[in-house]
Amino acid sequence: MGFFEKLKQGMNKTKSSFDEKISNVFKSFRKVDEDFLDELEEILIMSDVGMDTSVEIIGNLRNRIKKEKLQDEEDVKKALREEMQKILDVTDISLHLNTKPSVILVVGVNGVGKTTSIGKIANRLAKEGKKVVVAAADTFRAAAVEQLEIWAARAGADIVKKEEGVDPASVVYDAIRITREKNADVLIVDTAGRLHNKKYLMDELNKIQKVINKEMQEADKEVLLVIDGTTGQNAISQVKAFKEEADITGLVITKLDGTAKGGVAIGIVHDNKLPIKFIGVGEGIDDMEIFNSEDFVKAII
Ligand SMILES: Nc1nc2c(ncn2[C@@H]2O[C@H](COP(=O)(O)OP(=O)(O)OP(=O)(O)O)[C@@H](O)[C@H]2O)c(=O)[nH]1
Ligand SMILES: [Mg+2]
Repeated sequence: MGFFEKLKQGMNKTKSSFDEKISNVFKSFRKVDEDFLDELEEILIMSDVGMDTSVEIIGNLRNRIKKEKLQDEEDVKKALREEMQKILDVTDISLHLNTKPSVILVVGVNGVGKTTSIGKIANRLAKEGKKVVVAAADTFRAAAVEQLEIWAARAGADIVKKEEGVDPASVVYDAIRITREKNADVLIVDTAGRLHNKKYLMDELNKIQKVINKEMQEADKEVLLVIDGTTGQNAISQVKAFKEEADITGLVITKLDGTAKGGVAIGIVHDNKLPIKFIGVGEGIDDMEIFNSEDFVKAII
C-alpha cells in the first residue's frame, strides 16, 4: 500500500466525520449563502481545527465563493481544501540536516510516540544511506532504553546508553563524542516524556539543549516536538508549553490512524507557525512519512 493510501485509510475517521457533515450541510442548504458558511465554520470548529483558524478559513472561502461564483459541492470542497492547504504551507517543512554530523532532538509529553517516531525516522535516514546514532537520554525508566534499543536494531542505528537514573545530559554528551568518532551523519536524541513534575522535565530539556548547542555549535539542528494526533485541543497547550522552553523547529503528529481529530493539525500550524515535518499513521517502522499538505487535506476532505 502506498503512503497516501495508508494516510487515507488511517485518517478515515477524520475524513468520514468531515465529509459526512459537509455533505449534510450541502443537502440542507439549497444555496451557498451566509447560513451555509456559518454551518461549515461550525463543522471546522467541531473537528478540532480551532476557532481562529476556522474563522480565517471560512473568511477566505467566502471571498472565493463570491469572486469565483462557486455553488457546486465539489468546487466548494476543492476551494476549502486549498484554503486549508495554504495554512499548512506557511512554513518551510524540509528537514535541515546538511552538516555532518547533524542532530535531531525529540521532545514531547509521555506516550505521544517519541521513541517510536525516532525508530521510524532513523530507519528513513538509514534508507537514504545515512549513518545514524541514537542517544537514550530518557534515563528515567529502564524500559525506555530497552525500547529504543529494539528500534535502533530494526533501523540499523547505533545506540548510546547509560544506566538508569544518570543525568541525561551526560548521555547526550557521550553520544555527541561517539557520533563524531563513528563519523556518523545524524544523531537522534530520545528524551523522557514524564519526570517527577513539569519543571524537572523542562529543566532537563534545557540542559540537554545547552549541551547540544555548545558541543555541536556548527551543526544543523532539528528540535522536533511530538504531538499525539488523538488528543485534540489538548495538543495546543502542549505546543505552547514546549515552545516556551525549547527551540522547536518542527512537529511530528502521530497516531493519525484511527482518529477523528486530525483537523487539530491545521489549528496547531496556524496558531504557532511551526511546520509539521512528519506524520505517523501506525505502529510499524514504515508508518511515517514526510508531511505533504496536499495529501493531508485530500485525506480529510
Ligand atoms: N496507532 C499508532 N500508534 C502509535 C503511533 N506512534 C506511536 N504509537 C504507539 O504509541 C505508544 C507510545 O509510543 P512511544 O513511542 O513509546 O511514546 P513515547 O513518547 O516515547 O512515550 P514515553 O517514552 O513514555 O514518553 C506505543 O504503543 C506506540 O506503538 C502511530 O503513529 N500510530
Ligand atoms: Mg519513549
